[in-house]
Amino acid sequence: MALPLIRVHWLNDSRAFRVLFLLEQLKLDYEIVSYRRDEDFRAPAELKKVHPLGRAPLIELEDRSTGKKKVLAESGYIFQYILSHFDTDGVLKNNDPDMAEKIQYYLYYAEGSLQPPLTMERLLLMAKKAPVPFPISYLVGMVIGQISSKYSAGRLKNQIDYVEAEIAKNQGFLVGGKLSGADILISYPLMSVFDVGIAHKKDYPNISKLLDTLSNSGFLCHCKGKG
Ligand SMILES: N[C@@H](CCC(=O)N[C@@H](CS)C(=O)NCC(=O)O)C(=O)O
Repeated sequence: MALPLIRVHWLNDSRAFRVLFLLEQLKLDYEIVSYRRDEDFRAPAELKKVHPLGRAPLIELEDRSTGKKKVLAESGYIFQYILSHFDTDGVLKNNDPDMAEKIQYYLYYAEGSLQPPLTMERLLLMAKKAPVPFPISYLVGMVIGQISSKYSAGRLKNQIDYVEAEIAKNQGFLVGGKLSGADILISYPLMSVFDVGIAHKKDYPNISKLLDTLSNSGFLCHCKGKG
């Protein structure tokens, strides 16, 4: 059966780059509809015409014979769908059922556990830089510092250590010593960890090596990724 037409609704400076990388790795044809963030760094309203939440990435699948369209949202779900329907040669899958389950787990973990404290940390950094006069700036800084150490940065070390150890156990990848969809999806939060300064590359050689491996396979991200 013919593959549907795949249309990627892409937003600049966003996590949407991962879907393009996934489709490239699977050598699938696709179209890109690009959107620019507004002056407040939000997605433009047009994206809401594709999906009511209006967040990127969104994927539209169009049946080539009937024209029927299906819209997929949520990066983890988009990955799961594309891998299970279109990775017919198992390029990014693992034949071992336990490993396949582990990949699935990471598709949930990356956006569900690792990403939220990072997004919070980015927002706190923005708040910290807001032009507020002294002594209010001092008080704001104190409150932000407390929230960060209790809820975001403070909670992340455990997670980053965990990911570092998993990659060390799996010969440079998250699962089974080979590139999988999980590595591509987790790349965004892992890059953010270093971008926001929560951790330093020198302390996480395995995470750094994975990011280098992805980068060397043509994976480039130009994203400020504030959410
Ligand atoms: N959990 C969603 C998050 C989607 C999301 O927050 N996308 C951001 C870009 S990285 C966005 O569209 N932000 C613009 C806005 O919210 O206006 C996913 O993984 O797809």
